[in-house]
Amino acid sequence: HGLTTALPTALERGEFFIEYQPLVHLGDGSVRGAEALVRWLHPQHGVLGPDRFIPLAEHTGLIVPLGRWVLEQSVRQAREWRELHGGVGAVGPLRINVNLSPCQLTHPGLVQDTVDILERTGVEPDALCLEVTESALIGANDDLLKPLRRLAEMGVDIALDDFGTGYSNLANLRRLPVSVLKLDRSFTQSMQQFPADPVDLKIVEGIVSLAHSLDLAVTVEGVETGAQAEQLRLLGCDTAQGWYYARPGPPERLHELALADA
Ligand code: G
Ligand code: G
Ligand code: MN
Ligand code: NA
Repeated sequence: HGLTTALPTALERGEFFIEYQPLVHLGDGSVRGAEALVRWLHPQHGVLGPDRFIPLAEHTGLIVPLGRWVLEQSVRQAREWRELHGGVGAVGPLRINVNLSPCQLTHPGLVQDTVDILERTGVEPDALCLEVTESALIGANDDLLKPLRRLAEMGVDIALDDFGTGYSNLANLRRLPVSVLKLDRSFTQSMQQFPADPVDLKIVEGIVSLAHSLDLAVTVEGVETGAQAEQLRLLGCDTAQGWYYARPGPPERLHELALADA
């Protein structure tokens, strides 16, 4: 497969880049941070999204160095925003969310790599949130959870990504070192009508109430309209992400958006 064999050289040649999508506080509309989303500028095929190459990178093991690169770049970017935003606004420094593949979770270097990157960049651990999919943690044993626990103890936030699609046991949440639930886009889509279907409203209300009772923050993904944002805000969701606010874009764009509402 052509893309697979081109992957390692793509990392060496600097063909990957990162776009940032803002995370917005639903209560006051302020930009609180961003999710880092990797892309590949392929010399022949143009820009490829993660769906085209992350599975290949996982299969070949390149995901470990690629993931480390994404983490370092993103944390460096967060530090740059911090510096640019010194003294601006009341909401504190912008935070950064980075996706972790299941292969990175089982890689023994994860905790040390993360510590090294935070130290090198001088970014405090609570500015970083690592996103792990719900499906990666289903049935997770203690060996898998140990590195996440250590990161959480250091102050790094762990988010459960695509929550609600993985059929995980809700009681299982108590065992996981997570502090954020990222509600899957499908819940947001069910808020398209105003008012939304009463059963859908009840389901989201129940998830939010459970999350808050466990001290977890709730982030909603895929918000495309003001009506969705308003209903999710009324349901008590904390933070939102989606095209309604901004598409994933270059780091300067995030900076502008954050300044605009400061
Ligand atoms: O918006 P986009 O099409 O870029 O994201 C598609 C999927 O790719 C998302 O589910 C996201 O979690 C995943 N993804 C984006 N960037 C990364 C990354 O750096 N590492 C991993 N493992 N997944 C990523
Ligand atoms: O990690 P995760 O799979 O959740 O990454 C977010 C994915 O969702 C990315 O592919 C991103 O481009 C996409 N996305 C972000 N905002 C929206 C949105 O408002 N609507 C839709 N349909 N997709 C979105
Ligand atoms: Mn994500
Ligand atoms: Na997601």
